Amino acid sequence: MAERKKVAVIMGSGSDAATMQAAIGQLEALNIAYEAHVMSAHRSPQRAADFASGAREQGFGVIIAAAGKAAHLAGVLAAHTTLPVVGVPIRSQDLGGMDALLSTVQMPSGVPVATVAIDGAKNAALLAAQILAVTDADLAKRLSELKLRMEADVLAQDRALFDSSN
Ligand code: RP5
Repeated sequence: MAERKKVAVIMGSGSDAATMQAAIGQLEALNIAYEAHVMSAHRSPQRAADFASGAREQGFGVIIAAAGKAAHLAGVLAAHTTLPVVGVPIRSQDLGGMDALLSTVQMPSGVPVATVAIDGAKNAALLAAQILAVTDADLAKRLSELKLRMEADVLAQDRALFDSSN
């Protein structure tokens, strides 16, 4: 059986941790092994480069990278690895996260970052899970069950709305 890969949840600052808790919670709910770290493209660039360079060897299968403002973390990590990198632009007070969104999504040709919505931590974890599930049938089953639960939730909301208006 193939070795189970870990997900790296990297954030540019401790101030991103509250937002990224949604990613960590989703990974835990899906029983996916992960490591969370703070490292910065600007304040600790060598550590970020070294981490990304060794991530595949360390057993990671996907890197989630969250940063705000001039958000170069996801791009820098992607420059140093062939693992898929999922970028999470973090909302800032000044520009509402548009700064981080554009910094994360507008990667030059050759170095992709799969960018989710501003503060889209939960979707980052789900995308990471779906990437790992390409070669992990058990995880794919858990993701299918999650989709069925989402559908059941919507049906229940529809029924409640219909019943309250009739
Ligand atoms: C980015 O700058 C971080 O990812 C964070 O979102 C933002 C602000 O960082 P702090 O000044 O709060 O450490 O690098």
